Amino acid sequence: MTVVHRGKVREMHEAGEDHLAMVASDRISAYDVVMPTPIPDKGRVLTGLSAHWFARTADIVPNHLVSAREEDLPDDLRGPEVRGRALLVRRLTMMPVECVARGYLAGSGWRDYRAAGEVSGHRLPAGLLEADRLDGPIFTPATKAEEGHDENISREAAAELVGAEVLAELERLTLALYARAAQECLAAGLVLADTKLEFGVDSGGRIVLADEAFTPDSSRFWPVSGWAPGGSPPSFDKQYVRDWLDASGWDHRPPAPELPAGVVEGTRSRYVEAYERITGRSFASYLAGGA
Ligand code: PZK
Repeated sequence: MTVVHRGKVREMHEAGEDHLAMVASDRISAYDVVMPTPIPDKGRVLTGLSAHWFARTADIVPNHLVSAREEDLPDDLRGPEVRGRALLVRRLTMMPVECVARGYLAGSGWRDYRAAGEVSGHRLPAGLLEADRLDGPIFTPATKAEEGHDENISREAAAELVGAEVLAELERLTLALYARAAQECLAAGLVLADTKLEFGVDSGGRIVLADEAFTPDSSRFWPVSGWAPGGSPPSFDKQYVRDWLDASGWDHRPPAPELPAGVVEGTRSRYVEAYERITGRSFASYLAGGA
């Protein structure tokens, strides 16, 4: 198996000259540390969600998904272990900028606002609270860090990386995609607080949506019922893990402790619930039939 890129929780494999295969594992990270205990089916849920979103947004921008069918994958990625976790994608030239849309003030957006009153050069009103909804979603590009955290950069700095015209198109696409996904999430009872998208360019020079799309690993989801400004709302997917880690006294330095079975099972349920609420399909049907 030729792995071209190994992330913390997923891998990119070679799949011929023009394609790659993206494989999502069951590994989960919390406080930027990968847990020693996997969450069964997490990789399948995220893969199924990405496939769903690529289908639901193809009218806005073309994407890199070619096939989610096992028959279309390289031989070494067929079989029960990988089944449901892999997507065959088009090989692109990736853009050197992360495209983030924020509808709410959380994470590094909240941190930058608190420090400077602005995020990626968007001057925001005074007096906003953590998790507040913004007047309108904003585009906050970020650098791609190999190690450590992506850093929010101004749109001018991002334009230096890809050119002003391309950046304007990336902003337009990112905000249109966020608006579409946020609307569908809200109908499913989930707030899509923010999301990170990645784009590439194909052989014809067209901008193409790549990577994963609107998964819990690339986006911040809150249950509508748990959202309130003035604090950090519970994460839809990782709250059991974080709550248990907080109570364990772990200092956030690797290695993390093994997660107890109840935390694993509760977290798995949340991922499956996210899949079912967002897609309107049973997760059993996904496991039975692929994407
Ligand atoms: C590509 N990554 C990051 C993503 C990982 C690592 N369609 C594409 N064409 C060329 N390169 C990439 C993609 C995509 N997507 C993306 N590295 C290469 C990445 C997913 C899993 F381990």
